[in-house]
Amino acid sequence: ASQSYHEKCISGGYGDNDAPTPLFVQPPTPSFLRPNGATAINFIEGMKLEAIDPLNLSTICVATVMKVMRQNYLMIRIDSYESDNTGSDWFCYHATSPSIFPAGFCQINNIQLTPPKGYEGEFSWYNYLKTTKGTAAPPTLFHREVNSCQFESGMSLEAADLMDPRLVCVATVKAVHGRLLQVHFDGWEDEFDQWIDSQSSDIYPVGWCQMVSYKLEGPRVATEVSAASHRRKPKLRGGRKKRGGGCGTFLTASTDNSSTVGAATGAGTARR
Ligand code: MLZ
Repeated sequence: ASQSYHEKCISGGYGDNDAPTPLFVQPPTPSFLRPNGATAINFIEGMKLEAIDPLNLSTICVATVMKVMRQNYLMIRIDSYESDNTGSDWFCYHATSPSIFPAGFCQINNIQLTPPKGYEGEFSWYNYLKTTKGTAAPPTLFHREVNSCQFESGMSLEAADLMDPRLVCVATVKAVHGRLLQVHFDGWEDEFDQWIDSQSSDIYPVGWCQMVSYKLEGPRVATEVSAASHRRKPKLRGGRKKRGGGCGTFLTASTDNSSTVGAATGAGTARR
């Protein structure tokens, strides 16, 4: 009798048409688990951190590790989301993802951190952890090595608008924090900005579109600005309305080559 997909996954076997596991790149081993990597601690459920919101890439938010899965995949929840406690708003980042940061990263880098839902006043990690009796994930767990990131703010580039990824747009590096870039789309409001890793495969040098014969979205010009403002309310940017009802988990090369999985429940849906 043929096995159900679920049974097959559990038994670890694969059928004739399945791509065998060894063909896939294994997720990287976090440095904290490498033999000489000193510490044996890992992410633990409940630990707090800062994370790029995958459904609104212009924001870095207070977040919580909801689950640690095999091979160091983490289910993360953004604390500013309205939770329905079903896990439908969790998303998955690998422990080595460059899109997660230790508590305090934004403050050190002078980045506006999106506080948890309902948080009043200026956000303080110290007070938040005290009132929630929470623990911050130790900074040593994060993969923040910088392989000589030589981007500088003001540099022009071409970048995919990851909320509508068919669009590769004229953009400018607005800020650089270690290996993390803040990319601004020329002519568009700041809410379209994207936090993106400098080693992402979604950013390209000037001239890339021309080289590969792909349409480059030029800077938005003033006349489009007024037309666009009729199209949609800016706050819908990155709206979390689900597309087609699915809570699909997708693998994306958006932040590095191998390590980010996101539950893309309709990223960008609200903005067409
Ligand atoms: N349909 C989209 C286009 C925005 C593209 C922005 N790219 C930087 C909208 O109007 O929301």
